[in-house]
Amino acid sequence: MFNFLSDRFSGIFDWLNGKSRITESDIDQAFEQLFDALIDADVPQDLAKTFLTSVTKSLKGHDVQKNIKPGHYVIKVVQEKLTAFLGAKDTESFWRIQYPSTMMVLGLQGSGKTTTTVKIAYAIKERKSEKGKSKRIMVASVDYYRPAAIDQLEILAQENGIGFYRAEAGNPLDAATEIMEHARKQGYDLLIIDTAGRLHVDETMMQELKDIDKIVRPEKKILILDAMTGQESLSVAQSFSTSIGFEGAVLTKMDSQTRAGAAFSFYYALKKPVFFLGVGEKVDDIEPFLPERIASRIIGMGDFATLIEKAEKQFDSQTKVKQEDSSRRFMSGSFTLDDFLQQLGYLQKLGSLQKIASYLPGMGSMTPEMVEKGERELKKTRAIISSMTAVERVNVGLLNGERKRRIAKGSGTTATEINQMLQKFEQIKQYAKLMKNNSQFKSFFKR
Ligand SMILES: Nc1nc2c(ncn2[C@@H]2O[C@H](COP(=O)(O)OP(=O)(O)O)[C@@H](O)[C@H]2O)c(=O)[nH]1
Ligand SMILES: [Mg+2]
Repeated sequence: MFNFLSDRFSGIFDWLNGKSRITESDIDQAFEQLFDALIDADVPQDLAKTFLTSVTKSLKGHDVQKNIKPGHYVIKVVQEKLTAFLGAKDTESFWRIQYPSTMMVLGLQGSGKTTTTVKIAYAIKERKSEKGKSKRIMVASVDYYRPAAIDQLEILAQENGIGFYRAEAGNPLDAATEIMEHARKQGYDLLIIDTAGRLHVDETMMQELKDIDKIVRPEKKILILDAMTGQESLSVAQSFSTSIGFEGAVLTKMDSQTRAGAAFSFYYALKKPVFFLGVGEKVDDIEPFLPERIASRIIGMGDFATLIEKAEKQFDSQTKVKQEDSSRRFMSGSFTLDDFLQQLGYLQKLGSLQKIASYLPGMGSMTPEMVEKGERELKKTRAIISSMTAVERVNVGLLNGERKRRIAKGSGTTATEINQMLQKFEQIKQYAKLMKNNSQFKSFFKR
């Protein structure tokens, strides 16, 4: 999803990490390359500059050399700045919902409004049922522009157990009034209204939306943007922002070969959060936009936390307890090889390596050959860890040359491969430690 950026970022950081001393000119050189990467990812030039200037400023103010691993320090600062830049905790404001509530989606035709309406309804329903609660959720459409639009919403809602109402009125404004009335009478907790879009921003569409907005008075207006349109999507968002306004956005089609420029720029350019990313056509192909995790994906450190959460959804409650324990240890940096082995086992149930890899450090975009190689690597990693004793898995310091030779024999690998695996594992642990302190970081960007 963020491969385009993460491939470039991680290359630059690898170069920095290889240095025991980092001079100001190294930083300048690295940042020139980061700038190019951002521009290639379709981030507007002034925005890329603003971002990098703020990172450079705080780096140059500190003595990078004082740190034992100066490369790590640079990465940490970039990660923290990036998290703030992407919206920090603002994106969680979506979940503050005052029931009974109404939401309304806006956006151009084909941006994914209808699909996302049902995805959002489904996500809220799932989240509530995880907490043992339930909410009565209804969706309805005022899209009288495309004949089949209302049928599409009805089918999706029915397939996913979401309430649906079809207005009898013959125009969008009367339909809006009728839908509000119906939801109120039936005592729905949440109503999400799907609207009509046009191919381009135009005055008629905006006026119609403004009129509907006056009737519905939604708690949240959510702008749906097709991430594939890159920088263009930012100007579309500007138009919606000035003429009707919205609380936050969903960027759809992030599963396609988008270069992520819109996701990178949105919060800073619009001063409004991205609530979710659409990552496919299925109803659960939607992810909350969590800046801290996305920052780690962009800098090439993967997103282990999201992966673990996805895994959790697949298992029974007993497995879940173990999972939660190891996730906690992961976040605290005391993750052991045993945990790692366990996670790898769960991973295999999650789907193709291709999909999994997009969450793992340094494995962003993979060709079929790489996937095959990756499968082999995973097998090897599991074999190596399985050949260790329980004590060794918790304390890798116990692994001397002799033990490594034996483990190599037992797992059909070599001592070098064992060392490489341990190195990778150590990197992941280090990174978890960096992430842990992240929330204490205050936003550097005044809004
Ligand atoms: N791959 C992918 N396709 C999506 C996503 N969201 C929507 N789509 C597809 O985009 C097309 C237009 O979506 P639709 O919801 O009808 O857009 P609307 O015109 O804004 O209501 C449909 O074929 C959807 O299946 C997404 O996140 N990923
Ligand atoms: Mg639609």
